[in-house]
Amino acid sequence: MTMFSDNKMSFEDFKKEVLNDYYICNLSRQLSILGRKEVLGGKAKFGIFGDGKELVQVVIAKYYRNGDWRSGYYRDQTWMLASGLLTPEQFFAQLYGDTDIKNNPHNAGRVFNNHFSTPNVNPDGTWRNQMLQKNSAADLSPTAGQMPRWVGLGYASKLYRHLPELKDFTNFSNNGNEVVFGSIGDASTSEGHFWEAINAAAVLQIPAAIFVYDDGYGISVPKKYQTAKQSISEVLKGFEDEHGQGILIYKIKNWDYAELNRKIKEGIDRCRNKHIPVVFHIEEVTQPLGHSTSGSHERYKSPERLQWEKDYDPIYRFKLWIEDNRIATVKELEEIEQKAIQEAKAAKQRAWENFTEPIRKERDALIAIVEKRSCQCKREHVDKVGIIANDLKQILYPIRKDIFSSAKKILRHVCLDCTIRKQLQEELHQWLERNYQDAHKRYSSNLYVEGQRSALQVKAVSPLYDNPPQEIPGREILRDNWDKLLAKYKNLVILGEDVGYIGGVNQTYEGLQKKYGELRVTDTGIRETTILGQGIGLALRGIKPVVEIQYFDYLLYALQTLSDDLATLLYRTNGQQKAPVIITTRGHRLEGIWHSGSPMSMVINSIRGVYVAVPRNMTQAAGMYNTLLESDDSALVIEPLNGYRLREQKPINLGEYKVPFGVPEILTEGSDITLVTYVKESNP
Ligand SMILES: Cc1ncc(C[n+]2csc(CCOP(=O)(O)OP(=O)(O)O)c2C)c(N)n1
Ligand SMILES: [Mg+2]
Repeated sequence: MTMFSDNKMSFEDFKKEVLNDYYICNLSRQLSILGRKEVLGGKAKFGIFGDGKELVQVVIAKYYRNGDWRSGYYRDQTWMLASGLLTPEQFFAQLYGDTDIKNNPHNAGRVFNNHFSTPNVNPDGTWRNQMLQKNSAADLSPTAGQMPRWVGLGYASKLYRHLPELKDFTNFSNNGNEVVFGSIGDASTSEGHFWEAINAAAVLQIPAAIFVYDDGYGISVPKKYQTAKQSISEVLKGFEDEHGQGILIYKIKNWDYAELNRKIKEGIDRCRNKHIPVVFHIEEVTQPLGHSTSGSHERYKSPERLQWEKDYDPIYRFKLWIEDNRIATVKELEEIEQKAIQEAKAAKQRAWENFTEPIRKERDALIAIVEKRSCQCKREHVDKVGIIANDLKQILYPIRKDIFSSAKKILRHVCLDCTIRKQLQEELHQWLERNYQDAHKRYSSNLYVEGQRSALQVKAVSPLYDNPPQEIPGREILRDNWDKLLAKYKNLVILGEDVGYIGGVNQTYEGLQKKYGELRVTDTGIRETTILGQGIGLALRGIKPVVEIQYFDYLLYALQTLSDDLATLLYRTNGQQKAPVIITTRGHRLEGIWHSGSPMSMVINSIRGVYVAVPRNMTQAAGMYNTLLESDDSALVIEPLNGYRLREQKPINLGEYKVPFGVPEILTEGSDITLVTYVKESNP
């Protein structure tokens, strides 16, 4: 229930809601102010905040419901607070880079502050019920990087609404009524990802809303260098159409509470019910503390602009609106402001204590080992071990690195003639071992799926053959295997350029669109990064996507999304968010610069977190797909381009046999030399 949707609301309830919004705005602003101070005072390395966007976000939060998704960026702290997804302590835990998932559930210290996410899996890796929570895809730092999967998150609602096969997937959707809410800065709309995503959303007609916070700057660079006509809503006008083809566009002033409520409600209702994409151009946005803690905006904003930002500060304007409409007295509002100040301060202290206490405990444990030694260190007449321990004690707020390096130094300096040398060394080794294990979990875990749903855990199942085996072209093995898989997994969809109507450029999906329908086997535009984004968004929402990049060489268009978003997703949420995507492509024909299909070096290091599978023939390729569909890992599978017409023996257990991951296939055994290779050269 909200004030602008319920005319029968009593004045008391109305007032309560307005004042609660006022409180959240003030609390959020105080967090930003204190956050900046913490960085400038040296307790955190970097901070980026949501000041100036508080009012629009308390309103967005009213229409963001259970089951909905967010795909946003680093300005959204107020929205997260107002939605109950972020506590003030968690805000500071992010700022300090707290790696304890209990204190910092959004990102476990693996990315910058104000990077949010909600879990889509339980601790055992099974899906959570997404309809009982508000969902947020894990933020990433490259600006506009949130756009490709924004398309996929919205596209999932379309599939859930229109595919009868998905009617039972009630943990993910209620008839496709879920909206994906995106957010982006004005300057980031200059990125190609933005335009590609808007076009895709308009073509697909999906319930995807995007808020453009237009503060007129991208760090120091003003709009005249960023956006044609200096207005994103003006240049988007060609997309505007209300007859089932385009997008809706709303322009709203950042400081106008009543207008924000009215227009956001209207736009989101239309988006949700009719599956029309919506752009909310939020104009006249301010950034009172400047872009981030790395600089100060006084360097590039004129005195007039700075004064205007004060006059149009949304919280100040909100206060005037409350007073003008006699909703509350100045005294009541000041009390709320004070309460926000106190709450922010208290949260900061609690978060700092939570962050530093475990580190202090480990420091004390190390010092205790040293102090309880009974020997006197006589060597060189200097108690080096004691000095190192003492120095460590003096550090007011030690970080883990301080303690580790002290422990290692102490170990080196234990005297050769020390009477308890062995025992001391033993205890120090134990301390180090315990802390190394802890550090591994803290900093290095969950790059790939760990546990039962790992691709490495899927048991091999050998292909079986008729006697004598039937020999058919390789592409038919893939086609018949996909047929089995589409029948087996009701939530499997395949999409890409030329995949649908003609069944793929190499006929590996021949006839499948006809059999399973346009939404299961789907043609897309030529837009590799949003094809992948479609996959990521679908996978986050429980659909099994296979996305095709037509040729391996063209994966470069999707490489940013693949490397920054998909490959790091599990890691940057410390295992709390999964999106198992199968990316299929073809390469290794070795003809010319393009269509050579061998840019292997570009993927080997840049997509760690996503397996790279290079089958030597189509039997192997199909077996790899069968394996991947039983796991939660993502993988890139590069089919050998020259193999589609070559004849292979047809397995009779298509859709069932599985090629194990991480296990070399031994083709010929011998004793003199080992030849390790991959792809078609090894096709016997
Ligand atoms: C792809 C990419 N390029 C550059 C940056 C560095 N950077 C971080 S924020 C930012 C400005 C973004 O401006 P805008 O989109 O208007 O958002 P605002 O910060 O103003 O809300 C830049 C250039 C980045 N994070 N990602
Ligand atoms: Mg901006």
